[in-house]
Amino acid sequence: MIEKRVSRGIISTYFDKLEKNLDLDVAIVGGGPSGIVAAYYLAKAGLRVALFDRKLSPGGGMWGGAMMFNQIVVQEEALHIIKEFDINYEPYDEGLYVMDSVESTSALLYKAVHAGATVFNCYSVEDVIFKNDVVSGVVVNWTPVLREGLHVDPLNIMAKCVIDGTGHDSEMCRTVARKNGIRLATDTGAVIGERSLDVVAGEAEVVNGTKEIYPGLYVCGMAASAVSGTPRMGPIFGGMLLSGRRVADLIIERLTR
Ligand code: 48F
Repeated sequence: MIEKRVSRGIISTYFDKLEKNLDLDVAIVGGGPSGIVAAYYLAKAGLRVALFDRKLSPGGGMWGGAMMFNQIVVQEEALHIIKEFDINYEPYDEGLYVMDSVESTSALLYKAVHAGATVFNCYSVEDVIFKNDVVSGVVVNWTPVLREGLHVDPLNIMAKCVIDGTGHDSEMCRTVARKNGIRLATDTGAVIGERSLDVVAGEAEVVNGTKEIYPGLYVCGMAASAVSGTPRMGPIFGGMLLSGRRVADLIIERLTR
């Protein structure tokens, strides 16, 4: 019966996919632009990488451009990443390029999956695995379970490195600090919280702040700004792309050294 074969095709391949991702090199929490770019470069380097996003459609804040005007801006320094993802772009003003936000977001996702990253959508990461004072994986549950407040236990996924790419809330960093009484690699040892908008400082600082924030836990994108207390930058996306690239480079250097 075709009806049964359709169901079996989905169920058996899905659980095969899940099982293959129970022990990762890198677990990425959050599928915004920085997390997806990281997934692409990590997978391209041959690492086992999965990205978990709580939404049905990963892509974070990139789909909507600014105020739902679905265009984004990227500066010269990050244009090589736009080219790497085969995204169409137009020069707009000195050193600035514009592109369609829907094409850009879909291209990032498409290329990351084609490079070998696995994307799990509708997964919320609610905690990390914390063994011997090292972040060693993620604890995941269905987003609808958490939204409904159902009392259902999560599943555990081991990872040599975890990336917090959760955006403005920097959820993983907050959770690790709150639950385990540890100090993060910030000026205060805690999540400082992002500052008001400044494009030049924000774009530079998000890349500088992309780092291992606690053993086993890396931070990229707006989560890096929020943790280190640097300014937001609005709908210019070069810093997000460069931050994703940087966190991938740091982990590739560590795991393939
Ligand atoms: O915020 P977001 O787009 O991440 P980003 O890579 O990019 C920021 C820009 O979009 C924009 C900006 C640029 O100038 O300021 O805001 O830092 O995407 C974060 C993603 O993480 C998911 C969330 O659904 C979103 O897609 N997310 C957040 N918390 C969790 C999560 C969680 N606990 N588990 C799974 N996914």
